[in-house]
Amino acid sequence: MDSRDLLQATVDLLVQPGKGILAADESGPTIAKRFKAVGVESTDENRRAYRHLLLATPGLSAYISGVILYEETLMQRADDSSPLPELATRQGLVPGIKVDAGKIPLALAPGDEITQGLDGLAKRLAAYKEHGARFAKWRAVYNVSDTLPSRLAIEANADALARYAAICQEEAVVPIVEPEVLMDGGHTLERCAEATEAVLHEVFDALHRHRVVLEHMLLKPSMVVAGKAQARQALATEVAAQTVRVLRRRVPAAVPGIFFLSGGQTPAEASAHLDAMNRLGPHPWALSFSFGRALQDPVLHAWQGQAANTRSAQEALLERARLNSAAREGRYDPTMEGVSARTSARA
Ligand code: 5MM
Repeated sequence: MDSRDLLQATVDLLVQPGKGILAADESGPTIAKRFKAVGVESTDENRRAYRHLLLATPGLSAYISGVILYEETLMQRADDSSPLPELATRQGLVPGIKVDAGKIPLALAPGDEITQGLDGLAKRLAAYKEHGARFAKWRAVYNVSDTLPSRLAIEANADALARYAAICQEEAVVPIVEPEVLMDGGHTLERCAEATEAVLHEVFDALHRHRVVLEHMLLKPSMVVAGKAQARQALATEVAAQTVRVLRRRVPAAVPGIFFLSGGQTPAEASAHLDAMNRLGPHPWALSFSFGRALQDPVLHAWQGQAANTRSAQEALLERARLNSAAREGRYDPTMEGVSARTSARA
């Protein structure tokens, strides 16, 4: 298969009706924080056991097409000693890999951040491919205030995202481009819309300059929501209307899929927002999910580091995946919610 056919085949596998992507790519410090919240120590074995539990969930591929892994997981082994990415593939889940090296403060731009990890990326991708990865993910993060993100941060992060995406495509790996406008702070829904629109405008300009083929990439944006500390939280219909308006203005129809991050919303909020957006369709792109916390929080609460809880943890994952699959088609209803939505608070 030539490189273009391989990219297209991967996109086709990821963008399937009724399916989304599981983000299980938490770095060391992040997974330690998630484990700590449920009283689990972040040891190599606990991380392996937990990621094994996720990937081995029976029937998950009915609702999930791909899973984003952290480098450590790509190298770890299942209980039967086969590599974990192989387990994912056997389960009908396309393995992907987070390739950014995290964020640092952007020099001379107080309050802004920049994501690093471009050096040696082509070489790393070649190695990740050997371990089964077919798509990649890079996250840029934007803080919001009256003055943030600055022009400088918007331009610098767009350029890094586009360079990453171009390198991925040259290696026949599908890039997921993830610009996350953070929910931290007291900003309004309108301010989030304004910041998100400016960010996406610059990201697609940079992708064009760097010759990225839009048909062979996926976008993973944040939804347009008010800051967590904002007193007035919008209705799902308002979030959907604002998010879809910004996307229609700034995301070309050639992009096959938009897979949202959840960003600290509760599992039920994230599902309701995705559902409301799909009810506004048809859209030129598939509108789906690539949630981390909004899929995994109920799983972690059910698991608590105990092998005896594996089955109930997997049931919790399957339930959230099923609800988000319904939301991806505009067929979700809050009355479908069971216990999982009530056990997780806003992150
Ligand atoms: C924004 O985070 C991504 C989506 O997860 P949520 O739905 O919870 O927002 C997620 O893929 C994130 O990039 C990973 O958890 C890795 O984060 P770190 O900060 O550890 O690189």
